[in-house]
Amino acid sequence: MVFNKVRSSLIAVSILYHATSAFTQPTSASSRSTSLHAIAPAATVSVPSWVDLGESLPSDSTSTPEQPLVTLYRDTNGWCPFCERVWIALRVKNIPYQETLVNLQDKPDWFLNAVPTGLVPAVMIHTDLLTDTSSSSKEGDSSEEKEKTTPERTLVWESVDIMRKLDEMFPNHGPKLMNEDDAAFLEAREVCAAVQSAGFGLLYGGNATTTAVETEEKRSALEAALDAMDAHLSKVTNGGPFLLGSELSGVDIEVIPTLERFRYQFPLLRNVTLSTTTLRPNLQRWFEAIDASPAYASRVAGDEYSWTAVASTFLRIFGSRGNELTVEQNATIARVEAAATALTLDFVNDSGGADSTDDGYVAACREAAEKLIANHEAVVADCSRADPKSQKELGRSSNVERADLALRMIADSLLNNNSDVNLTLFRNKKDATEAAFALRTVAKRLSVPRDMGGPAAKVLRRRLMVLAQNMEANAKDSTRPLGIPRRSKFQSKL
Ligand SMILES: N[C@@H](CCC(=O)N[C@@H](CS)C(=O)NCC(=O)O)C(=O)O
Repeated sequence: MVFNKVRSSLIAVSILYHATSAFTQPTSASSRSTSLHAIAPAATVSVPSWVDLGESLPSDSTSTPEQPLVTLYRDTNGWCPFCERVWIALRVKNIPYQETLVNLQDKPDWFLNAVPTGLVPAVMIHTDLLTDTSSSSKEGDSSEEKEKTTPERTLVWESVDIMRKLDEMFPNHGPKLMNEDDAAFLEAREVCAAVQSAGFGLLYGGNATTTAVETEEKRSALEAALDAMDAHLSKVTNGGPFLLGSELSGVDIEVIPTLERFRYQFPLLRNVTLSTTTLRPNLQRWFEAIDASPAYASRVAGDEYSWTAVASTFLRIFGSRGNELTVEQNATIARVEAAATALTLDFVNDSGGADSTDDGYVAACREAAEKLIANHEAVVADCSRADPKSQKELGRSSNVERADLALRMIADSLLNNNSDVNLTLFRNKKDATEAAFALRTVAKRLSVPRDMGGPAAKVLRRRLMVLAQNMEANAKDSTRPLGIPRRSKFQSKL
């Protein structure tokens, strides 16, 4: 099992203050529900505190975490495509690793002193712990080789050099990824480079003087490069589905981070669809194959909602370059935000194809609970702050206490795989509305893979949305005539 010690903070962008710690356990419903409107059984409702929730996290008794052999230095946001390559490579090769996140807006001195380029990714290979190395690295610092070596540690930077070094130093860990002496590898790399270069040309190659004809030429260049990639994939030995055959290789890993963004963002930003089952079917099959690769899909893969939401955030931040957004930019932002909102409507239905008893689902619940509990202060503050720093359009709840309570209920339900949540603490319509608002904001703020893996995010988003829906449906409506049951027949299971 990969020892994956993530020091990230959930939804960590611009969290400047924390939720009050003065939140106290709510009074039990039985002691305060004397109203004629109270119709649910007067059960004692007790929601565990964050401390209790933290203490009840199951310890992994079945396996002891493996000693990390590599430290991966990657960006705090989880948006760096070069880091993503190394992240996937470590997982495909099943090398035990830990992560240290580097804030690229304020790089720490230790990182700048260690890595000459000051760029992520970099890795520290704990040479002294290796038993299977055949490495002949010499002690010293060679900027040409992009590494610094001592008898105990080897520090390497530059994503492709890192992937080569992992092959060299971990010959018995998983497949060799960088078969660069193979002509097929180099040919595939060229095909992918053409797609990337045409894609970036269309995305960033324009300026105020670019004509419609020039833009059209760039779009055609991308379409042609995608066609070439599809044709290339149709000729792969043994029918693919990957670029070199039936196994994920280094050349697939090199291009995954770019293509996963392109596939979600290009249809919205530039009206280019990369593939469907009928349009470039071999490329479509490649996407499906990488989506089915556990090393990628369980943690590193970004999901459609996140890449869509990130696209609008990026447009807002970088689109204007300090000037007012143009009419066209505003229209693009509106289109992207509408697409992101449409995707949120699916959160409630999307269980990720998992069944509540399967191991993957249980692991996803646990990952989501761990992240929520570990980062609850930032999460509660973020969904209830008066001055949001990003995704302002989502709005925030004004009731921090109800937000905190509702999120504890979610964490509790994830930990105990318990789909029945007692809603009696949210009978008051105003409380229910505010708490539901907070839950929906958390669901929409969740970013994959920055905050957690895709499967965990699916489970968490679904629970947040369902609880929000149930709270609102169940809340006391002061305009309702007495005697009409409030317990909604629409209440769904979390
Ligand atoms: N060629 C490098 C590129 C790495 C790179 O550009 N990393 C970016 C993050 S995506 C970075 O560290 N930027 C920080 C900066 O420019 O100061 C590689 O393949 O590793």
